Amino acid sequence: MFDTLSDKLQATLGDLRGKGRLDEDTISKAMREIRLALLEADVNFEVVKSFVAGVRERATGQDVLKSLTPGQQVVKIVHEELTSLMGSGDSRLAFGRPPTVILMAGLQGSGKTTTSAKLALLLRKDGKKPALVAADLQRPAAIDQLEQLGRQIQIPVYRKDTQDPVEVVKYGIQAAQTAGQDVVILDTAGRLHIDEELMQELARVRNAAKPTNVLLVLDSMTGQEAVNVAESFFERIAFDGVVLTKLDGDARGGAALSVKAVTGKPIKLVSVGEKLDQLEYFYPERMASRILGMGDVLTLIEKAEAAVEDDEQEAMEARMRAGQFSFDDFLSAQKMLKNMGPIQGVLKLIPGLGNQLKDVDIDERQLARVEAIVLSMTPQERRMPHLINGSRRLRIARGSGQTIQDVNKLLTARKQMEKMMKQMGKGKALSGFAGKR
Ligand SMILES: Nc1nc2c(ncn2[C@@H]2O[C@H](COP(=O)(O)OP(=O)(O)OP(=O)(O)O)[C@@H](O)[C@H]2O)c(=O)[nH]1
Ligand SMILES: [Mg+2]
Repeated sequence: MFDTLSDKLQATLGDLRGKGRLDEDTISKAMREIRLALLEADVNFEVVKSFVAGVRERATGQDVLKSLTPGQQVVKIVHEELTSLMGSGDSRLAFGRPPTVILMAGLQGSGKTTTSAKLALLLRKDGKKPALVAADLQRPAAIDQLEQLGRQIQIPVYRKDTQDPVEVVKYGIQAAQTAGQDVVILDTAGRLHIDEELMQELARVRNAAKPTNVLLVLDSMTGQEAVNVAESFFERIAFDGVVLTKLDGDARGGAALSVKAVTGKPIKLVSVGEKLDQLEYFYPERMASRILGMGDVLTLIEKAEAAVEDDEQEAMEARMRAGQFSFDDFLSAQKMLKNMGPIQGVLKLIPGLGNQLKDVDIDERQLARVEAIVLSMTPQERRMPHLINGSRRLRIARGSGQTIQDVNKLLTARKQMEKMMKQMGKGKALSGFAGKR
């Protein structure tokens, strides 16, 4: 995600970071590079211009902070400006008197239907009771697609046999409300281009549904085209926010960086993969940190929290604080990692690691082997690893089909992990993270 832009900005700012003094020339050169990097990332030309002007003005007229070098201060300014470029203002969804109605609009293939399902799942995790309404009557398969998604995640889908989406929407909202659902997400039809027919249909659906939120779904891979779509959309249908999809395939980031500045409407959600749990709330500050390679400790912590059941996590944390880390904890941690999604994505969020890991292949099969070893231990051995002597090691190796060296390695790894946990318990490792931000 945003790889080229990230690399370029990091290189430019990296050059500045150590500098004790910044003269006019150095600043000009850095601003030129930032400008080029943004243009190459397909950021809207006007947006680039005002962004660079803003950074330059603040960088030259710097109010001096004693704790930072001038170079670091520029990094801070760029981070703040990137943040306000993508956000500032409210990126939360609005919730009114139930049912809260969310209308999903967008061009064909932008990701409306899948995002509707993802959003339902996300909202259920937040404690809501969402329902889906199949109001795309253009494509015969559209209703089936939504119903299938709904079945996968056990979210009710409302449909009606009619040619009029307004009828479906009215019926769906009513039925969902009667069933006690407090959020209703409307999946609507897309078109290849913005045309009169689409706009009229959407306007009718909107007038009938009176949605609390109108979300425009944009395919971030289409770059500036997505921003153009947003602009012309907004002339006809006022939307409250944007969902950017396919960010996983967007190496440039132009749409993400321009859409707020061009339409005045915030990005509320981003979709980062095809899996149904790959929709996230959008936090401009965190995204800016990610682009600048500061990692994203907050997102990481949030993901970890969602992945483990609360009480399981509390128990584990308590043991860790006490400096204990058994193989049962090892298994929980592994499960937690798995739930967090592809491990590489998770590791990328750790400050300083992201860049180094870019070309490293992490072997998820290795994790499976580790798991096999742990599962070959008795419950008692898992709880009290110091019991595992030579003959037990041999038994565990045989039982898991691994070598005794593998078992030894794992036993050593656990000890190291326990040591690390002890330090974390004292707050050392965490304050190391915080220092980087
Ligand atoms: N990689 C990736 N694929 C995505 C993402 N979001 C959606 N897709 C894929 O994009 C394709 C189109 O998604 P749909 O949800 O069917 O799009 P739509 O806007 O409903 O399309 P129409 O109903 O034809 O207008 C599907 O193959 C999705 O799996 C994403 O964040 N990442
Ligand atoms: Mg669809």
